Amino acid sequence: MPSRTRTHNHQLSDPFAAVLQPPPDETPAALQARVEQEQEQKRVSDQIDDELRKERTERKKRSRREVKVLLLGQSESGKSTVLKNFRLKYAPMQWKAELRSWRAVIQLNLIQNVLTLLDLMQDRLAQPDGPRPGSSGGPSSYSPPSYGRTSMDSTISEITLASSRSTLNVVLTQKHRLLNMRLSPLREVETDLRRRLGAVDPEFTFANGEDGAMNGVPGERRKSAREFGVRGWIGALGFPTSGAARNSDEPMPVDKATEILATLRDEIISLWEDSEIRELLRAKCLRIEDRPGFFLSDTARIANRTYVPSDNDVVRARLRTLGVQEWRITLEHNESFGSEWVIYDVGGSRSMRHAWLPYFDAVNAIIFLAPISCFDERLAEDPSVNRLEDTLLLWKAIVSSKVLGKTTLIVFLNKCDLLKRKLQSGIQVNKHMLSFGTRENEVGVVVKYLKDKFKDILRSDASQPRTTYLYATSVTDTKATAATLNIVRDGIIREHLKHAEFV
Ligand SMILES: Nc1nc2c(ncn2[C@@H]2O[C@H](COP(=O)(O)OP(=O)(O)OP(=O)(O)O)[C@@H](O)[C@H]2O)c(=O)[nH]1
Ligand SMILES: [Mg+2]
Repeated sequence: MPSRTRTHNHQLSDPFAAVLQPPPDETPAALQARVEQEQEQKRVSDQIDDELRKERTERKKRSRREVKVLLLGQSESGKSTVLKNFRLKYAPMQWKAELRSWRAVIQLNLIQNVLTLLDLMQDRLAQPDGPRPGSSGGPSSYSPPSYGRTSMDSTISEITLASSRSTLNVVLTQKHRLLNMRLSPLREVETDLRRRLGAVDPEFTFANGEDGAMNGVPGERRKSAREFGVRGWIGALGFPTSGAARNSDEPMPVDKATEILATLRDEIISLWEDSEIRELLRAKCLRIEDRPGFFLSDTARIANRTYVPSDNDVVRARLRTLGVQEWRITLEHNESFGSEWVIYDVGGSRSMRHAWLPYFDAVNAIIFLAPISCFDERLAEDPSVNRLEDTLLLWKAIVSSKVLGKTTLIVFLNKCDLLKRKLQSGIQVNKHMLSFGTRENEVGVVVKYLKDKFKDILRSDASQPRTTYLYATSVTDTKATAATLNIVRDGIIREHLKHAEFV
């Protein structure tokens, strides 16, 4: 017990201590009460310290228990789509709560589909004499440049670009001019929606006056320039923060974009179903229905005042990832181990790949997305590079990385549905990959051929002997992807358990 004199001296030397000192005339009963109170305060304080210590230990343990996965692959390979599938399957309540936040993105995707058609139509209408059946020349006479054989993969041949047909039998009439005029307000709606979402243009731009084309198709360039991303989906899209679902029965507010789209629904359908427009697309070899974020076939449903996005709409929506987005997911089917996941979804275009590196030593597994339908396409950010070749180069870099020596590697040979459609349309793989030779131009054969190619690179370039898991996927098919994800999840957890210290 402190003596009065000592306390008093202390009080003199330290003004702050005066506040804490007992009154000089403290009675024995008051003294006892004060001591008891101080003891109680100390007990509470110790208890808090103890809880904080426990929480720190728990956090450390939890962090060791967390399964960390990095999604890698070039832009448009399907990384974010895998993330969406994962959330749809394992965190369905949170997913449902966020569905409505995607309406603006899907509306923007649809409007951009329409604007691609309008651009094409305007190009055609602007031709001085208009096309005559059987005539040649005009934009259809575009002749593709040739690109040198690649240094890394000699099996990929010179890229034969999809050239436009030499004859264009498209006759646009007054009806098309009218449609063009009626649909023109969508340009302003596009600007508004982009502003509302805080959309950022892709980093790759095209030189002024350049009339170069994506995949050999002039219209494609403008389409790609319409790509957009937003910084941080959660904030930009306005995901509900609490995780509590908004009342899904409540109608969504009819904003300006929704109203204009609903008003123009019939015109959009008429444009998409127009035989001359279809012919124009065919002539330009523009397979808009295979492009990301294609929603024209769903116009009747989406261009509607009561439209609410479905699971499948959100999975198919296109929104570029900028930088690295960290997603913490608690599996909603309460599982004791492997219920906490951290998934890093990265931007895949070349200028964003430097941001991948810091995550390499922090993750348990990498899911590498290889879009195998892209064997005849070029990178948007560098049209001299074949997309499949870029993917193989990335795979080579990943397997030869020493930092990733202990990381579980999983490959999704993705976009098999698009590959199938491409092959059925008559596109020959061996025109783009010489080493494919005389094999049958059939999806199963191509998948097997590419699986072997990935395994060959693993054998020849891995920093140490290791296995990898390869799956043929079409990740827009949520049912099939759910089954694949179950296998992948169990595999990752098994590997994780082997390395976890506490097991
Ligand atoms: N048909 C089809 N479309 C797919 C498939 N996988 C992804 N897509 C679509 O392709 C587009 C691009 O997919 P994303 O998941 O956004 O690609 P990403 O790899 O995240 O691209 P970045 O964010 O630019 O790096 C989306 O519109 C998807 O719906 C697939 O297997 N089949
Ligand atoms: Mg993405």
